[in-house]
Amino acid sequence: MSKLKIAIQKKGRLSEKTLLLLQECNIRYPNGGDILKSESSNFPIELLFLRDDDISKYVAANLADIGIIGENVYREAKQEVDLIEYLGFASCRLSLAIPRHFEYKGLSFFQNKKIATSYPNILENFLYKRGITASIEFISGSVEIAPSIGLADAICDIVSSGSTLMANGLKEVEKIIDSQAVLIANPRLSIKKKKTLDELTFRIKAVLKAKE
Ligand code: PRT
Ligand code: ZN
Repeated sequence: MSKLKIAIQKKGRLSEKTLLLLQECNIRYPNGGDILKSESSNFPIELLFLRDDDISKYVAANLADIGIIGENVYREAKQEVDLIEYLGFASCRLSLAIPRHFEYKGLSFFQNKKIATSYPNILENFLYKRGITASIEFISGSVEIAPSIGLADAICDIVSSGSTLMANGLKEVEKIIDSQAVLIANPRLSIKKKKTLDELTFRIKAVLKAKE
């Protein structure tokens, strides 16, 4: 199989812009409702529609050749995949937030505290480098609710407008990383697939450049 397999998010914050980017690269494909796999009619590529959390695993395991995910997920996953290109959409940041009424004077706030997050690896690394010891509580979603139900003292989660934090009585106090959608690839592609990826990357760069 020499067609390049690209894993993209089936439904969520990345889906629409990912499909739009492929269209802008002049890649045509059938798309509709419950299709989980689709082949382009004018480019040697096959689309796989998956949950974003699974994409880097699929790419690392060679079940897909390339993929589009949030940089936050890429950095958390610790999979052996290459970051090929920053795509400039789905911008957000991963931040630490605490209950609004607490005074915040610096990172020492988090010493011996409990922090809820879906990003334990990024958070652990961030705290370790700054000499902070905290207990990390992994939860897979609705992280913002953790302090108000007594599960944690603080949270580390994705922030975009900040309105979810505000609605849950929290305030952002430290940014850990900025994030945007990224194109990732398996590091050991065949020469033929690498050529297709180079062509795709060339087109993506042109599309992004035209938007500057
Ligand atoms: O179902 P699947 O697992 O595929 O999707 P998902 O629900 O895990 O992910 P999804 O679609 O919510 O997000 C996909 C990617 O979009 C993330 O990995 C980020 O890279 C990026 N992104 C950009 C965001 C946001 N903006 C964002 N605002 N991901 C999540 N959020 C959340 C945030 O955590 C908060 O709870 O949206 C909420 C609202 O944010 P505010 O600050 O605008 O209120
Ligand atoms: Zn997800």
